[in-house]
Amino acid sequence: MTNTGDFHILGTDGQARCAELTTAHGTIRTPVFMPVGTVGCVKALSPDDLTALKAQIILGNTYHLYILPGDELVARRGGLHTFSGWDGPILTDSGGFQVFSLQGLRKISEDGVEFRSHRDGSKHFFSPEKVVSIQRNLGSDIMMVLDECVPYGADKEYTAQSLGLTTRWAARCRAAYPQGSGNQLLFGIVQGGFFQDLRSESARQICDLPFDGYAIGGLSVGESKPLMLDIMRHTAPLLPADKPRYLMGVGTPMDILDGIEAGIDMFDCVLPTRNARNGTLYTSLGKVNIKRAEYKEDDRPLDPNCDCYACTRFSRAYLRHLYTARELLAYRLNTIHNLHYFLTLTHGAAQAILQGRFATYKAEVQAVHAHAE
Ligand code: PRF
Ligand code: ZN
Repeated sequence: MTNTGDFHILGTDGQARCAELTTAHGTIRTPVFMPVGTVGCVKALSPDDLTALKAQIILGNTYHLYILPGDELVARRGGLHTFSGWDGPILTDSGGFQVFSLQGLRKISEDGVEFRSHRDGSKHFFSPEKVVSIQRNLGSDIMMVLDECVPYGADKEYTAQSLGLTTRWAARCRAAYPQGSGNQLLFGIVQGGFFQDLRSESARQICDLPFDGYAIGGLSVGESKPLMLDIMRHTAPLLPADKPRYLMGVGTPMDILDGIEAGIDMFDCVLPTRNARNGTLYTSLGKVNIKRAEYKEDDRPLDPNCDCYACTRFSRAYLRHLYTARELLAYRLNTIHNLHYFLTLTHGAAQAILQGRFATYKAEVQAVHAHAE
C-alpha cells in the first residue's frame, strides 16, 4: 500500500539516488526531468505525444494559469488534469519566480507580492495563502510554496532579509494546507543567493518545516557555471535524504548529471522545448543546429542513436526544410526529439545508479557535451 508523498529509495551510487515518489496521479521514478508546460500544455505537443515520450510528470505555472484562463475556470472544469487531458502527475510552480521575472511594478511586502499582468497591465496580489488556493484549484499533484528568487548580484544583507521572508511565506503556505489535508503534495524552497552560510541558514529554516519535498531555488539566474555548481553542491546534502530534492529551472544535460551526482532527484528546464523551437537539437553526437545549410541534402536521421518519432521517420534534410519553411510540424518534431533526449538522459541515469555505474555513465555523456556546452 503506497500513499501520496511516499518516497522510496530504490538504490544509491555515491550521493546519487534512484527513488520512487507516489503522487495522486501516479508514481514517478527519479531522477526525473519534468517538461515545462507553462499554461498546462507542453508547447507544440499533445498529451498523447507526452505519453509516447514516456514523460512521467509535467510542470505548469501558477502565475500563467491564474492570469489565463484563471484557476477558478480550471476548477470548474474539474482541475488541470481533466481540463488539459494530461492524466499523469503535474507539478505547479508557485508563481513567485515568474512574478519576480516580470518587468516593471512589483512590490514585495511581508504579506506577499503585488504585480502587474504581462498581458493587460492589471494589478494583482499573491500572498502565500493565495498561491496555495490557486494551486488547490488547479489540482496539481505537487504544489510549490511562494518564495522570493533573489536576483543575481543581490548583496548579503538583502539576501539574508529575503531568506527570512521566504521562510515565513513557506510556513504560511504549510499552515494554509496542513500535512494530510488532501492528496496534493507541498514542497518547500531553499533560497540564500550565492552565500554558503545563507544557503545553510535557509536550508535549516525550510527543512525545519514539514514539507513533502525540498527544492533549491535561486540558481541559474545569471551566475557562472562554477558558482552555480558550488552552491548546488553545498546545498543539496543539507536537504533531508529521505525526501525528494528538486533543483528548480536547471539546466543543460551536464548540469542535470552534476545535480544527480550531488543527490538531486527532480529537474525542470525550458532548454529542450525552447531550443527545439529555435532549431537547436540535442543529439548523442552533440548539439545540432538544424537550420544550417550543411543539412540541406543530408538524408541521415537527425540522431542515428535516437529512436524517437522524428529520428525514426524523417531525415535531417526534411527537418531542415520544415524549419526553414516555418512549418508547424517542425516545432512538434523538434520538441519530441529534444524531450526524448532529456528524458532518456535521466532514465539512463536512473538505470546507471541502480547498476552502480553512474560515474561511467556521466563520463560518457560528458565526452559528447564537453564541446557542445
Ligand atoms: N523559485 C521558484 N521557481 C523557480 C526558481 C526559484 O528560485 C527558479 C530558479 N532557477 C526557477 N524556477 N519558485
Ligand atoms: Zn530523436
